[in-house]
Amino acid sequence: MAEQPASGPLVAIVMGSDSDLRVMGQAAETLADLGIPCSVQIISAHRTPTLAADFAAGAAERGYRVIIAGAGGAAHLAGAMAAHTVLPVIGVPISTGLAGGLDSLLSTVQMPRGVPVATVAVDGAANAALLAAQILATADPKLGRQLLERKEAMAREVEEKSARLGLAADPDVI
Ligand code: RP5
Repeated sequence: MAEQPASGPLVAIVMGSDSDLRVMGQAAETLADLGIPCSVQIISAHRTPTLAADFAAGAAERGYRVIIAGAGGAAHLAGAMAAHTVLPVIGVPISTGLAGGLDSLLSTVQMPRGVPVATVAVDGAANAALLAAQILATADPKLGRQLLERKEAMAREVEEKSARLGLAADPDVI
């Protein structure tokens, strides 16, 4: 895999349509919170198939380490990316009017053996960003510590909510 340019984006966020931005914007925001540079682009597996293939095929060479792909309906974008790269591809199924996005979920998750896509929940763009960060953190101890601190803060929030409701912690566990 190519060496990473010093300051280029590490994560590519691609989405099938501008209508996906309401969800995929959350991935960009989460990565920005973590200080991880990313790019955001509209690329469609169906409307711009050549661009989709070319982008995925050249992504590693351009320094990307993870691709996050969001699409809805016949949601083939993540799979189309994965077909052309060995970078980890995280798929975000976008909700639709059909059973809340079950069409998108199945289109994204049901990849054939040999071409994996790590699929998050419907509209799970924030988790896609966190998963991308965790992948990057395997080679970045500082980022790993940052993610651990977020997890600890999340646990404290739960404890505080519990305390506010006057719920006792299980003495056998604590
Ligand atoms: C998919 O079709 C896109 O990812 C989007 O979720 C859905 C609808 O696209 P638009 O008709 O809103 O452009 O390709």
